[in-house]
Amino acid sequence: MEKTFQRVAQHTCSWSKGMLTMHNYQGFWNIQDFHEGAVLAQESFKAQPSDVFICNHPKTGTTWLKALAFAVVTREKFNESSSPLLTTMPHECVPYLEKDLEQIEENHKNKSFPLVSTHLPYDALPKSIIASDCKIVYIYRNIKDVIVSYYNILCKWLNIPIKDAPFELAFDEFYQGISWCGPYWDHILGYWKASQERPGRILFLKYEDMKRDTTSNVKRLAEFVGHPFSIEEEQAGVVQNIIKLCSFENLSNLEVNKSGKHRSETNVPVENRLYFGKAKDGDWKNYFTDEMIEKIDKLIDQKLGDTGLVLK
Ligand code: PAP
Repeated sequence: MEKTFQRVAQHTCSWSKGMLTMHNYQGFWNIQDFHEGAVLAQESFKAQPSDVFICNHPKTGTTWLKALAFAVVTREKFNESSSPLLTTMPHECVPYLEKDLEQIEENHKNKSFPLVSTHLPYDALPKSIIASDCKIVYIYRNIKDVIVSYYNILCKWLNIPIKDAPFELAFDEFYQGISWCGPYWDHILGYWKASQERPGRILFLKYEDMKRDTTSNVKRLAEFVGHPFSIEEEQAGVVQNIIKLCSFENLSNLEVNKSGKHRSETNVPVENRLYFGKAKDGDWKNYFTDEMIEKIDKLIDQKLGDTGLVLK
């Protein structure tokens, strides 16, 4: 792995006090630890046609989508009173391609569990995922809230007080495309193009739409992953129970998500509570200047205008 490192471009984020170095490999940026995992997955991961991938750029709704997808595919085994989500944080319920290859292999052996998550851009996915025509659920979010969410979690993760990490610098770097698995717009574009080429295999969800109409979107998700709700289930309130179980209010107040740690055995442990911020749409208004708004809106129009996707 050492060799791969020597070949990639590096960038130390100017606002991170030297604590966050990103590596550019295959046209996208990654954090060292996950870069190693990504290369390993590209070299060795063998997808199965039944695998369903949850893909996104960080801070666009990973935790929520993982919880919902997990609750949907395991609902024959668990209900809202017995779900592992009550005692295990969502990131640990759905294995992460760049880190949890062993767990994914175990799941393959038992054929019990189809979900795998990844932040990798489409073109960087292990080739077997495309060759096996696996289904992909992709979630995206208003770019301005993504930038703020990303900035906030990294400050907390790296333990840098907000006052010592100027938002303008973090904004500029994100605007230059330097973000974990970014540029963000290229990430979206890669999956969007693939969705045009592989109709019916990639479901696009938007974080804000999921909030506005959670019921319809959870039903779409369930249908897409091959676990549609029956009429009887709908009448029995199963959809609403899943939504309630996975709601921000419920998950963020569970003991495991208030005091537990994610990946505590690694050199990048994260307190679970950091994954539960404000979950508010439009928090960006507290951070962005008019100049930033103009710059980012223009960029998004240029990069994603043709897709019809709305990120502003
Ligand atoms: P990750 O990629 O680091 O896992 P991710 O889960 O995508 O983060 O975080 C995006 C937002 O989801 C966070 O928003 P904020 O930073 O603007 O507050 C987080 O608070 C929010 N979030 C976490 N869990 C839920 C949930 N169950 N429902 C809705 N939003 C949630």
